[in-house]
Amino acid sequence: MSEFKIPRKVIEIRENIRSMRIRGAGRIARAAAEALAIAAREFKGKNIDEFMEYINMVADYVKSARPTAVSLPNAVSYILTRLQRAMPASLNEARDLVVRTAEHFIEYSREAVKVIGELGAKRLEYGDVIMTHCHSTAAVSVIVTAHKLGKVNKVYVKETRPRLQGLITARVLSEAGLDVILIPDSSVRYFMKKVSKVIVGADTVAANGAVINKVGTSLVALAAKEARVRTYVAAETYKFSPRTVIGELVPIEVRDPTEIVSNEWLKNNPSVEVYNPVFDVTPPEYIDAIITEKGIIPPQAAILILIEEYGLSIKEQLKEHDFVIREEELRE
Ligand code: RI2
Repeated sequence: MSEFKIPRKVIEIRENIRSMRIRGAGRIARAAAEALAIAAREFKGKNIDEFMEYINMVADYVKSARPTAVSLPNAVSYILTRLQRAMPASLNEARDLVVRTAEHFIEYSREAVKVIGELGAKRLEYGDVIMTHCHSTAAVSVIVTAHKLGKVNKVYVKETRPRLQGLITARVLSEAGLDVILIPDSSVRYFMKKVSKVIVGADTVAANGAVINKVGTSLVALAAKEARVRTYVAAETYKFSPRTVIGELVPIEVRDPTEIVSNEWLKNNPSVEVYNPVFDVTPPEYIDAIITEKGIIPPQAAILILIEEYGLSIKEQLKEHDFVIREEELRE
């Protein structure tokens, strides 16, 4: 274990992710990259070996903030992979590399959300009425871009219990000029007949095209399929999980019961178990397409995105390393 302390600002970022003050898979990924850059800048040691040990320790610490969104470990391994392969000769070189790579990731991520908006908006039609769930910046980007093109005016926004992220979406879309109808989660099937497309985000996309997103997403997709309404998922490619290629399951985060009921209620009803899983899995059969910054794909083509990102040797790499090396680096 490194004797170097984790900087206070990094501890704050991890705590903000854990407590969901920083939330949304993309924002979490950018915050993790920023945390590594801060850690690199604030490193107090004198040699590169210590730096490598330290930055790996910080990486593990940041990654442990929340378990489900693969964007978090993917952002961290994006930086660590480049650091490891560059084999920097000096401490300054290593430090600079971490800072530059983190900045590059953050810029890429922001641009990806914009491109997803543009590609997704092309797929929408004039007069489409949308339903969305939770608060996804990628999904919002599609809806707002389509609105600017005059294609979409009305959006049904599910409140998204227990944390009510739907209220953020409702505010953001309303400020962008859309007609927003905020609806209870339980009314999804009631309103589905008024909707022409569903657009949601993703925390993780598995190799088989299953999408892990805020709990309730799979019910929206199910109701949409029944009503013959198309379901689109907006997700940057760093939300695709390389480890699912070797059959690893995506852990589903379970949060505190007090997000659902008060402490007092729990005390008054001691024999009731309260269980609060915050994500669910939507099978690929319920998804019409995934909108990524690299193009719109059917969910069954998720494996192709992973191969494009990490190369055909993805399985071997996963066996040998804690993280995987992206294809572009293998070509260098
Ligand atoms: P963007 C969120 O998780 C939601 O599940 C949302 O759909 C997903 O992240 C993607 O969000 P949480 O952090 O990256 O609210 O598209 O638990 O913003």
